Amino acid sequence: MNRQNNISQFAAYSIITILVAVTLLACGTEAERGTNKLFDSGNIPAGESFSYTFGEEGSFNYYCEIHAPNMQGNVQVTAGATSTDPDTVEMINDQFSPEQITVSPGTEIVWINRGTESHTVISGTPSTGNGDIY
Ligand SMILES: [Cu+2]
Repeated sequence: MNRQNNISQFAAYSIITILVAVTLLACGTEAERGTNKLFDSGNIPAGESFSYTFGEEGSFNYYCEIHAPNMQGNVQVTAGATSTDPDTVEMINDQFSPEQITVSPGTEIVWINRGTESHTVISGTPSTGNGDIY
């Protein structure tokens, strides 16, 4: 009986230890990659979408990690700008369409993959990005 409990406890501790190790590993990996990015969609397969709400005014460049430097876009966030919420940017033919969009603060942008290949939406430019540059 006691032995059984010990084994159960050991198993529980082992699982916790593994979870902590995995968490630390994940944090370490992110730190190494320097993910100070405003947004990073990860892989967006065909037909899928990603959204981000721009709260502050400013000029925000972004790019597709897979198709940079050709596939880049920009969001201008300006108080008083006329925009719909959410607003839409399509990803098609390895381009963002439109490549430049102006919206007011608080607008959610939805990137929709209308193409056949996967894309990503990452804040910044390929030169400031931390991923591999293609
Ligand atoms: Cu792409």
